Amino acid sequence: MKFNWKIAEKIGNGFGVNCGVNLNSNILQLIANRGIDDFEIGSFIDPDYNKLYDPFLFKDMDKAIDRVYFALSNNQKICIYGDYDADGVCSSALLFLFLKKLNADVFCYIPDRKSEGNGINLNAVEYINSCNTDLIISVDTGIVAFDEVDKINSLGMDVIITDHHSPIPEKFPNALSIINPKVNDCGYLFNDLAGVGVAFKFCVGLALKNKDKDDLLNFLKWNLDIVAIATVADMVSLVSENRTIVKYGLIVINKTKNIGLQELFKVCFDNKIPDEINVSDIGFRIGPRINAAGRMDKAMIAFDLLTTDDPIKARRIALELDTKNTERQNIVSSAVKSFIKDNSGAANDKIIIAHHDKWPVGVVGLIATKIRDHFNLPAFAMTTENNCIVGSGRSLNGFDITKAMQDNADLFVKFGGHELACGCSVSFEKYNEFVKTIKDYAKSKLDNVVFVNDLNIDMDICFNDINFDFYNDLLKLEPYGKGNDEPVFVSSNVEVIDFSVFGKNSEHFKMNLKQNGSIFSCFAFGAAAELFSKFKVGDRIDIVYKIVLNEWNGNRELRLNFVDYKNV
Ligand SMILES: [Mn+2]
Repeated sequence: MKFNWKIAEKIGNGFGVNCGVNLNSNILQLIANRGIDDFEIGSFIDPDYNKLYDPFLFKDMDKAIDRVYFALSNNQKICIYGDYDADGVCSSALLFLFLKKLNADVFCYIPDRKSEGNGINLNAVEYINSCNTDLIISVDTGIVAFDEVDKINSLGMDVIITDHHSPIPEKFPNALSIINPKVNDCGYLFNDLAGVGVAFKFCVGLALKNKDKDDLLNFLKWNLDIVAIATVADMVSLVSENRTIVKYGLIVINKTKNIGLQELFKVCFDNKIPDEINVSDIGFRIGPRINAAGRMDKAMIAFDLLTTDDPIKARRIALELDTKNTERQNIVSSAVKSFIKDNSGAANDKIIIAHHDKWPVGVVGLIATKIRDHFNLPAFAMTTENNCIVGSGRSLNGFDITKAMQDNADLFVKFGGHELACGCSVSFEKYNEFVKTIKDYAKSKLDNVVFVNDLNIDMDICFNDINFDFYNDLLKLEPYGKGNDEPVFVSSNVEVIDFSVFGKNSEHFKMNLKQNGSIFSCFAFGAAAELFSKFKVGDRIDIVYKIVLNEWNGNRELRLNFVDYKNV
């Protein structure tokens, strides 16, 4: 893939001078690159759990909490209505564990992705009513459930919506309370909480109004592992409150008391749990296994894992999720492989539309992502479900895939999404027209466009600047994640001293690079085939990399992880 290098603009001399923290100018540059203002530097470097915003800023919080305590003192039955992705499952588990702690009569309902789809649905409402439920509390969903909330009301139940999805402008379900930071006048100060962040705020509100406040707040602190996992898995930005939640959540994760998570971590790391589980472990190992439940089967399996206190049951579910995750990976990779093999001409179009009757609806988004990345073109992956063709689209900067659907709205039974990702369903009758129209549309919009990916580089530094002091300063920027990417550096005109391949199948590439007398090893894992033939000893290159620490037998060494290069 070709990258378009974009080096961040240099900060002025005044930046950060009065921030109250002593930081070198390179670190200040990195902070500025992340969009942090002068006055936020202190809280960015040192997030304070005790300074999270007051849950009662949500204007509907009081009413919601009074309603829950009314239910508790009158032995009313409460149903938590969740969603099947990792955020929804974790939100459900958090609220469930907390309400159990308050001795509530509570159960959880998470719809089935395949037969019910997401959101509150009318059949589920009937079922929940038949369980003699008095109060429904939604988590990570509900903000567009207009008819369903009316139905709940008509059956004599109350409903509290907690959600973080965007409302339809100025149109809200007729719920008792709506707690959602994306609602314009909700009163809250940070709008990018995950569903679990909103559920967490709700629990903190409940705790603050309880006579056992300290005990309950402590209980919630110990459940920050669940909150952090869902916050990372839901890909919200790791800034402001999310940064604080994840920073403290990681501390809890690394000494979790949650039996289900203990067993899940064992399978995630093949019984070799690292000293420090980090954000990318959540993103690549933990999150996908929780998501696998809802993608491949029932999300309630993952909910059971997070809420059980039986180690044997936890072990069984963790293994099951691990198997489902492997199945999911196999299905996605073989789907993508066979599509690429059978559609060599697909790259002649400006958008890829892939369809297979047997692809599970829970994985089409993942398939679309991989097809997009392979062809470097926007892509839809479609499957057949409930007498309709349904699927997901994934796009690249420069092509608004949801606008493409809006401009051809009559083709669709249903659609929604944003610029880079969407979901849709199309009737059998309209499917061929959909394929032709969307391909023509893309052709007209993208005639002379070649998608080039921007590579954002933080700054040009000299090898002489890379030392343990600098590395220790870099650690202050962790945890990395969306909105706070791991720093990427470029060093100019470095000399290739030597290079080699290593690994079981000689799949990895290593080179030693020198600049002004300083030498660093640069590693490109899995890239030997691509890189080995590109270099000669003595070449001069500009190298783009991340700085990593390597430790073995008590030795510590700073290394470079390869990102990209150019010949000088
Ligand atoms: Mn969510």
